[in-house]
Amino acid sequence: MIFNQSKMLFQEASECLVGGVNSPVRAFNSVGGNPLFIQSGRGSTIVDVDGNEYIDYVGSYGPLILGHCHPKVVEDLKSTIELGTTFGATTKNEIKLARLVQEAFPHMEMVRFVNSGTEAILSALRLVRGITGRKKIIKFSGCYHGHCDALLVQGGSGVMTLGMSGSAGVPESTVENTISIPYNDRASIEKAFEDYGQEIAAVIIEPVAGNMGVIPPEAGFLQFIREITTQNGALFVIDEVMTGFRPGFGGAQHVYDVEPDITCLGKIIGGGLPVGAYGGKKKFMEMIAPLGPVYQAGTLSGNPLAMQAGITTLELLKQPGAYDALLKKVDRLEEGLNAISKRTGRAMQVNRFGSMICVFFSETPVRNYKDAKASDSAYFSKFFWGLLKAGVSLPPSAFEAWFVSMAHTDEDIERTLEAVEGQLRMEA
Ligand code: HOZ
Repeated sequence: MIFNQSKMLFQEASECLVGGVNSPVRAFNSVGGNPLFIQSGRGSTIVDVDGNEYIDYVGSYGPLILGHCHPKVVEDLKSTIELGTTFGATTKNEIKLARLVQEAFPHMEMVRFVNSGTEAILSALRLVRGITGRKKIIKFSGCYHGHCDALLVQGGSGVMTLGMSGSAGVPESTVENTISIPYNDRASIEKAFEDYGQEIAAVIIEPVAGNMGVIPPEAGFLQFIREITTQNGALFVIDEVMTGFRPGFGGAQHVYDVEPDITCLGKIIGGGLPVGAYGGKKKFMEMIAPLGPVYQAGTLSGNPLAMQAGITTLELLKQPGAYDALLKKVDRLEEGLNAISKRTGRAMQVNRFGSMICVFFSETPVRNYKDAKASDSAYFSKFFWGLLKAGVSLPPSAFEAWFVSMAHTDEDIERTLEAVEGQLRMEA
């Protein structure tokens, strides 16, 4: 494979775009080498600017559960754009998408659309502080909730990928009210509530962590958070930006049977265009302007194109049996990866939730940020490049999730497994 065009474009991009990218993980810092520049995508496949074709498991980090350029999404966007792109006024598509979200997440009696997962989270944080009049927020190390100041503490995803603990430019006063504790650690939550109980506005969690690789919650962990927040008058915010619509027409909260006070969504609900959303019971959401005192606004919030892409996507996901074939393919991928680990003797932990999955090169199970960081991310870099050169594109970091779409074929899965086994059989 040659990467000349990507290299040339990266050099040019590096003169005008910070780090040559518009989002850090794409810079390939974690795996080394020059990042790919992508020319196009269709179904499960992407083609880079050098004409190299890959089976794509980045899937834009989650939105593309239908795969690239789904014909119906493209068709509906073409007819929608003919009517205009944005009006600064409400359109009926915003109602339509809100209704679809409510069908999947019934506790979201009221919804507010914004333009990214980050915006949904920072709005939800302001809301829970406005509702409770309290300041402290509990988050979990390795969870990444977008780049809002208050939560850039032991964040996952790019923060973890770049080996940072937080971010410069975030005043101490902003994070002094953020308590970051280990994922899956009940004792730490209990301690935090013993120490700060009545000061805690909310606990926020990725119900399945997807930004330190994939790390599911241990049995009863989410229910424990639900109980302790209720007991202490704190709110429970579930960040389903990544997990929303990954396991089925709903989210992790349905799989784990827990109801939060506020849910944050993004990625899939925009069908590949920028959308975020937050919502919950009416009594909470009516605190948001223009009804209540918590301010939040957005020029492009609810824009017709993004709403349409979301509507088309969710309507397709709502079809009976839509997820059956997808989840069977991920079953095969998960089973195949575990079998390869056994066959090759290469220690590999396969963590999976619904249609998101990842591997950690670790002898022991990975159940939190510390375990993830202790995995062999150096070997992951070699693994990443080996698979890329075999035509399989993974996220360029050991601390990201791989995303399987409905467009991935059985053949894609088998080719991926062959590439994995081929790479693992090479010298360590
Ligand atoms: N939050 C995204 C990954 N979980 C960011 C990806 C990027 O930096 O491109």
